[in-house]
Amino acid sequence: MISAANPILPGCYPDPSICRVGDEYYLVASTFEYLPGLPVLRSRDLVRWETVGHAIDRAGMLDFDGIRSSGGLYAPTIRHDGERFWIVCTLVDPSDDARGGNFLITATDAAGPWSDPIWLDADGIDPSVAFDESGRVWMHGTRLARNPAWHHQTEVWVREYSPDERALVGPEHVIWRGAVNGVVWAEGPHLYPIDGRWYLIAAEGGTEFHHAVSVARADQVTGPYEGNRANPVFTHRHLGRGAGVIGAGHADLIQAPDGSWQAVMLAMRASDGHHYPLGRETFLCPVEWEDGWPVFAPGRGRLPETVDVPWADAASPPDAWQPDDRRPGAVPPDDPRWTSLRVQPTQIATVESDDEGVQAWRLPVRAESPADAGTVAFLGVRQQHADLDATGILDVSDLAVGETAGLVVRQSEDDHATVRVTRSAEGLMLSAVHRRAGGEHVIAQRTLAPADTVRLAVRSRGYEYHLLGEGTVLATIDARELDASATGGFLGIWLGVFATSHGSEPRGHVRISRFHYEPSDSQVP
Ligand code: 6LW
Repeated sequence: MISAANPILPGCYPDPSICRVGDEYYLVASTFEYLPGLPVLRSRDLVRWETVGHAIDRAGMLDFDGIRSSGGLYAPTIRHDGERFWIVCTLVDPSDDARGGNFLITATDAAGPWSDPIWLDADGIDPSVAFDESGRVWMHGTRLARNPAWHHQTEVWVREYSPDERALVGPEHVIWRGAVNGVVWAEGPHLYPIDGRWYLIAAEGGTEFHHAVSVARADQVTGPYEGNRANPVFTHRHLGRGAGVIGAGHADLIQAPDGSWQAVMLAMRASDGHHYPLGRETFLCPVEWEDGWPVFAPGRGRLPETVDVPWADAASPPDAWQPDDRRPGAVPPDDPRWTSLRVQPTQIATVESDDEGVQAWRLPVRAESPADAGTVAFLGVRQQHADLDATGILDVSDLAVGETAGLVVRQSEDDHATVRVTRSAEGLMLSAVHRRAGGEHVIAQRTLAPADTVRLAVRSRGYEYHLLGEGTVLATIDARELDASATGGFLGIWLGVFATSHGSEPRGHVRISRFHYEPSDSQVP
């Protein structure tokens, strides 16, 4: 038997959804404005995951143009109908309700290709899908309540979906508004047919400190649903700020081939009880059934720090499987961790080989900067460890005068920190800049001797980001000013490379000769 660390997916993997096909599990999570979107991960033991593809991996599948941070792809659900995988998800543009909405994509292979989206005539977010024994398909999701008495509250709806008509059909049923009186944000619903009944798992309380899991059951998929008297059946909110892990909720259930049950859900590691730069991460939680109800973390009532995996030996992954977060060192261009903003990485960058045959990204400069919600010259990876060194060796010999390239610690357009070089007629200017709530603060600046290559680094230690240029710490940024509890939004930190001409006609490019992501020993904030 092995014991594995919880979270099972560290870093920004919120709103996890899981399904099983034979002895393989598949998981998806939200990715907001980052592309490729919706990573599809596979595991045989629920704790060692490999990214096999991304569901939104082609230019033009969805329109992300201008979508600001924390808009984009929310809370997907993955299911398998016996023949095909289904993902239902929402594209959200908070500034334009007319764009996006709920959609369905399907694939025979989870690695792709995924179909183009079929748009669903349903507003709101957090769609999910369930198949009944007769093969009927039941879509469900969350939206703002139509009843004015429930102003600012949400309700869970269910409606049949016709695969032939590629549309929702029949009447809509509102089945749930949350378990607790005065509840906010009943959301993230998932319906399951289990032992002749229908079970609803839903989040409530909002995806922060008061997040919780409630459960209800009914004889028919359309209800009426009876809430469990123990609701919310799982939460960390009563543990207080000292719990270390906060905000547990948004669960999805899965049954193993041996009949045992687990749930995946999101939660945040916040050592000070408030701040979580790594974002909302995916945790595993044991589930047992008692008296016809699921009990989460039985006998314990909180997410375990390590999960025992008695079934791991029998389910050893093939040798080639290498969990993304345990793959330290160089991040080559074909690594599935690379993401860009609002466009696919290959739409803004190309891969080149150097003289020794080592592949590297060539990133043309763009007029936009990381402060813009447009197409930014950005390539980055999730921060998955509190303590790590991210190092970029950047060939800046083709930067034009006035152009800037560097590393960014990114929360959003308005909140990020950069360590960067700007080419001037005299040489290179090295600077550290903190953009905070939309205001830009130059923290340190010095000239560098002319050079073709610069070495820039972000050293994260607990709640501090040290920004280094050529091995020297230029500035230290407090991570508590960059995390979502300080800035708003739904995201964890991304670390990456950017290049901008500050609005002028771009001329140059930067070559990411090396990008290293090295976790250091302590990995828990
Ligand atoms: C997700 C929803 C939520 O769709 O956050 O506040 C959204 N709740 O369940 C983004 O993760």
